[in-house]
Amino acid sequence: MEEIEHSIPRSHPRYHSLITRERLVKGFYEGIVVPQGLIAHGRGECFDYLIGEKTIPPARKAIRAAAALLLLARYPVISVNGNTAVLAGKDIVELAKVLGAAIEVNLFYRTRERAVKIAKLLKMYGAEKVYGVDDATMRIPGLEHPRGLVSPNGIWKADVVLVALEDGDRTQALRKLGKKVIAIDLNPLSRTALSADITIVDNVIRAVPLLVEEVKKLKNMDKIQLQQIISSYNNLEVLRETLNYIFDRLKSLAENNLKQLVKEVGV
Ligand code: PTJ
Repeated sequence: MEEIEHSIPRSHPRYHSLITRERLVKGFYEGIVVPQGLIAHGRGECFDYLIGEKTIPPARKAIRAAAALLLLARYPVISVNGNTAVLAGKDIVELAKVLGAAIEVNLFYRTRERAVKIAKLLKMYGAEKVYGVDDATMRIPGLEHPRGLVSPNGIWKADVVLVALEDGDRTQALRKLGKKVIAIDLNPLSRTALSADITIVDNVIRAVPLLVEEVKKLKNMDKIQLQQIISSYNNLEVLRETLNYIFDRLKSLAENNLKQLVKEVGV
């Protein structure tokens, strides 16, 4: 990582974005991220541009509801794939610790070798137990192929599952099993975003630390108050607010602020 940081000058206006790419590329060469994960990241970057590369108000609402749901859960599980491990692995481990939640490696392009590497990375960040490596013996009904395999002590047992950069099929299959799904996905129109109980439209890099903060904030609330946060939350409404945010932002850029933006990029 240090090598990468040295090769990209800090003064570059897109420094953080370039470093993030390099982290994924490194993860790819190490066998943690799949090539498809690099494509997925490009898709995510595009949506991140549309929201202004910051956590927007509807995402903050979703993060609050997600924190409440995770705190009320009987057995919360955080599902980790290649991209998430590389981009937010450290914060995922912290989130699991503050919640007392389980972590499971759950891969779309599943191989044992990748699962082992991801578990190793999470353990390096301090995770004590990581499910989903050699114990993914249960199959989510309707999901053929190894992507449907989960651990009986992890996702199979969970009542609430947090997923990031997930595919829509699996989110729907988890909901069919009666689980509540919280998704982190930059695309507000993805099948995952539309299928989850709570959708955090934000970059996993920003969303997970904010979720940690929110859980710490709400931790001492009683169950009734947490329940109230969840009952007053409406995911479709929050997705609508997200689309309106993007719409208003683009409209304002097109009508008034494009000149300003051109100035800011230094032309
Ligand atoms: O590691 P594996 O084998 O489980 O594979 C992981 C990928 C990501 C390759 C797999 O789940 C996949 O193909 O995902 P999709 O269907 O491309 O969906 C990824 C979604 O995440 C898209 O809607 C992207 O916009 C979104 N996304 C990409 N980068 C980020 C993101 N959302 C939040 N934060 C990001 N950094």
